[in-house]
Amino acid sequence: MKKNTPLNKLAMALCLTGALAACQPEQAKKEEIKPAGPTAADARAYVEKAEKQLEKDYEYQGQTAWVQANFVTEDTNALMARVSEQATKLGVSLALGAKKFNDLELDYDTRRKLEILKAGLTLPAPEDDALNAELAKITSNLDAIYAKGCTDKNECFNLGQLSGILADPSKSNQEKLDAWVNWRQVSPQMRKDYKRMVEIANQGSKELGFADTGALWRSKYDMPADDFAKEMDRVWGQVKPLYNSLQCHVRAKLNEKYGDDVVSKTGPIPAHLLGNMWAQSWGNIFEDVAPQTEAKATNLTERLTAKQYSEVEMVRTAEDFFVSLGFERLPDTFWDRSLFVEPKDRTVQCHASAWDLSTTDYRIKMCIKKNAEDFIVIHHELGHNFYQRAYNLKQPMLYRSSANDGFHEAIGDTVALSINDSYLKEIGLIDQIPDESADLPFLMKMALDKIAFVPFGLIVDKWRWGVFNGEIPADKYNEGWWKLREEYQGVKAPVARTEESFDPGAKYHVPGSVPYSRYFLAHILQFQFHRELCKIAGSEGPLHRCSIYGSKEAGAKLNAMLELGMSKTWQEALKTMTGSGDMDASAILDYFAPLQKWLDTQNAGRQCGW
Ligand code: X8Z
Ligand code: ZN
Repeated sequence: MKKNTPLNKLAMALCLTGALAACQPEQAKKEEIKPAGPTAADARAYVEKAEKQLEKDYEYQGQTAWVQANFVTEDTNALMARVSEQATKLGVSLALGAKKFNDLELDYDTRRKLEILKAGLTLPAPEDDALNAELAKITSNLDAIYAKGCTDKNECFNLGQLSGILADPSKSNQEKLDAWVNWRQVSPQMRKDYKRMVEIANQGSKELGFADTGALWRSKYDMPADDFAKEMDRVWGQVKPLYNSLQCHVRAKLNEKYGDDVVSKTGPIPAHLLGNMWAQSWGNIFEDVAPQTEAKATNLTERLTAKQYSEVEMVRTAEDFFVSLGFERLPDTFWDRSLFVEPKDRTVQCHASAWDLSTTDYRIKMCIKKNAEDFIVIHHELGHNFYQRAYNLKQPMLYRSSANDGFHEAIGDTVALSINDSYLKEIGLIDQIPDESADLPFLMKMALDKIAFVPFGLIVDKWRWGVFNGEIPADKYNEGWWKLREEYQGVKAPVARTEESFDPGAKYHVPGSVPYSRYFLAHILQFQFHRELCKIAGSEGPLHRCSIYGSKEAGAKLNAMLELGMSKTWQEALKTMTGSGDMDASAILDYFAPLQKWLDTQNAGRQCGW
């Protein structure tokens, strides 16, 4: 493989000024005996030009998207649709152009960047301006419907409020059911557009050489697309026994609370009783299922309230954690431009997100609630920002991304795994560390958040892969969704659903077309990262008692991986961190080993499974 010497970098720069042929005297000579074809130098020039083109529009696209997400109106939707139309057109043309170099032997970076260009888009449009425009309109409309939370008759719901009802153990079964059903009144109107979106994006994906859009999504993981799906299943197989134990215990406790008529002892759990709108993480029902131990686990929401933390203080505390690891503070513009509190006078897309609008402009947008759940989400979001800054400052345009999308989702969560009693004591949120008997409830709370999530993280894209490849046809969207929910999560719809319901549309990432396997990966990887960083931080106790707070060594190790961006395969990036390139659930299982033991004793005599 050839290295990029300064000399051929200069040659490439000259190439960009126009006269392509003049840049390749050697090739020109060869052309006399061989028919002309693209050369390695062409490929390098192509990549360099693509990086310039992509960089040129990046900030403008980001500004448009920011304004749209912060002021959801007809006008900002239209502006966003226009911008995404242009971005998709460029993305498709760059991907098609990159294919011309398929047969060439190229240096590592040029080949890698061409592959990144070929699979860069999430929803490619066909090379047809009308279809591209139609796709862009559909996607920005779907996004806006979710943000507004209104039915097509303009009856509107506040997702934050409805979620609050599901999270509140004192609310009745009926109140929870109403909240659950109400939010799902928003999605029926998405169904037709979603189907059309699938058709257009599939046509676009085929034009780029992928079997369908799902195959495109699975191709982004430095391994054959089919192998990736198998890898996900393999890791799920590792976690499944622990999940089943947790489901079994939670079901038994909910059965005690609500009775046989509401929660059966043997079947799937009704989805409205698990503390979360999508039954994706169950930490909010902790009280209902907690082990009764001598010492109580710390109630972080209660502590944040007692210390009167404001939204901005919650963010500052999260930033402090990263600073304790050796990261520089976020720039002043982060504090000036971010959105922390839901505005009362306009519609914003409240689903939390982290943004880089340029190499110096980082923001989050979040409707922060002053509770433990959002305190963790803030760390999640800042993880994105610190990752973005680390690679933006080191890497060229096409490598300004995470090793794979699961890595991006894992960084803030990794840091948040260190939010335990020893850390809370260090920052003064608690005065005393509870004795060891509080470990079990602590682990239960973590499992309700992390283990409960794993099958949900798997099924969202299993559903979409099926939708994109036609195994789940448009007249069976909802049936297919609930089949997966039951099979993998052991969760069922609490009331009869019809195809009109289109329940997947009530989850942000579906109308938003954000691939979801990333969160599954993140839930596995964050424990691998945590285990490794704890070792470096010199922690010797059990994993759940380790906090890497203040460890510059751990921070340096983390930063070394973040700085790589996408310049190496994710397996190589993982290796720099853990010494092995394999994704592996042994860390998450290690972490929860004491809980697994406890669950086994609790479940003895219960009939598990569903
Ligand atoms: O969407 C998110 C983040 C933004 S990337 C808040 N998460 C997933 C979700 O809410 O469904 C984090 C965990 C899973
Ligand atoms: Zn995220």
